[in-house]
Amino acid sequence: MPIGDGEHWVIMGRPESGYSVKVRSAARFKGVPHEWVDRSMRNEKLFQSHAKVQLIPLVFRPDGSSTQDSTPILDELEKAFPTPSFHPEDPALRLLSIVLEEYGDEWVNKLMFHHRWGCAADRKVRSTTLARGMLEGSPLRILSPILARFVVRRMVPRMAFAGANTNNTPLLLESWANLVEDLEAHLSRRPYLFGARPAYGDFGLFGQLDQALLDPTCGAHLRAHGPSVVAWIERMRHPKVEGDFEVFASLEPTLRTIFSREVGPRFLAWGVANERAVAAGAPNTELEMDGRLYYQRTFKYPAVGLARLRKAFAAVSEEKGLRRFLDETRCLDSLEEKGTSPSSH
Ligand SMILES: N[C@@H](CCC(=O)N[C@@H](CS)C(=O)NCC(=O)O)C(=O)O
Repeated sequence: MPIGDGEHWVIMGRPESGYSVKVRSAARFKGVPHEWVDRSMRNEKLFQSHAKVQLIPLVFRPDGSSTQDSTPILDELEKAFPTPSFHPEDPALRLLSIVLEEYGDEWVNKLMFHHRWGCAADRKVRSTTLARGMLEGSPLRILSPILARFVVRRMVPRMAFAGANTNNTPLLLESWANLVEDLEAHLSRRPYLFGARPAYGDFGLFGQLDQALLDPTCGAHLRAHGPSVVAWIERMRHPKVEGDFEVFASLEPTLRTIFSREVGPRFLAWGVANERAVAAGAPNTELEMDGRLYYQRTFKYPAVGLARLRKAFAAVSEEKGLRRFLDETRCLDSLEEKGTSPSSH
């Protein structure tokens, strides 16, 4: 593989990782010279010698240095390959797209994760393909059923970090159904979230929804209730410029539902509560979400993302139409609140 050849980027990921396929789609969109490498036991040494955290994707730059974390990776690709840009020129749309990217990474991930590791059929399929993939080409591959059990043992406790617990189940299921319904209404009228070309927000949502489509439970739901969403997921695997971004006025009616039902009262509300809990050193985060209790383990990392969103909003907070939209969709207070976020994780 061409690590450090001065020309290629290398994405070490897995097809079962939403953050990995998100970065791959972004690289394809920008025409980045790159190669994809499936993470497996065969490259475990390389992975361990570069990875700072045990997460994929691990991305190698052409000079051989490496980086992790899909959001800053997308920002770096935008700098290195400015056209086609991920961002609409309209500052309001650009901000909404940045918020949707984070919503995908941090909230839709919970919805996917809840089904993937919480439902027996999904857990079985996913742990099996992960274990087989990790051992592919290895003499140890006959041990894949054992590794599959280890995968389950690693991932199920991680559900606590994702907020996938019994108390939250009704909220997460409702959130999933809302999202599919709202996206279906929005995407039945256009090929991408902001018009005829993909934006930053498409990539964040795509990563998680692509995974949901692979899994039995969410996949069946998407095929039954979200044919336009399924078509968009498939389009996002090789996204391209098919025309222009739309204007705010034409996008607004169906974007509004996504923001007012999901982004404001769920994702941002949890983000603010989590941030307060981080600042207070509280191990658990609790909040009232649409009249019900939501709780999960406090998690430092999303507070960094929320601080990033506030900074992006601060730069455009005078835009009147945007302010009104965010206010009416229950997002404004969270984006304006004085941050107590840590600057790094
Ligand atoms: N915030 C990171 C998250 C990356 C992440 O969670 N990767 C998952 C796969 S999608 C992983 O490597 N999980 C391995 C594990 O939890 O052991 C990003 O955006 O890249």
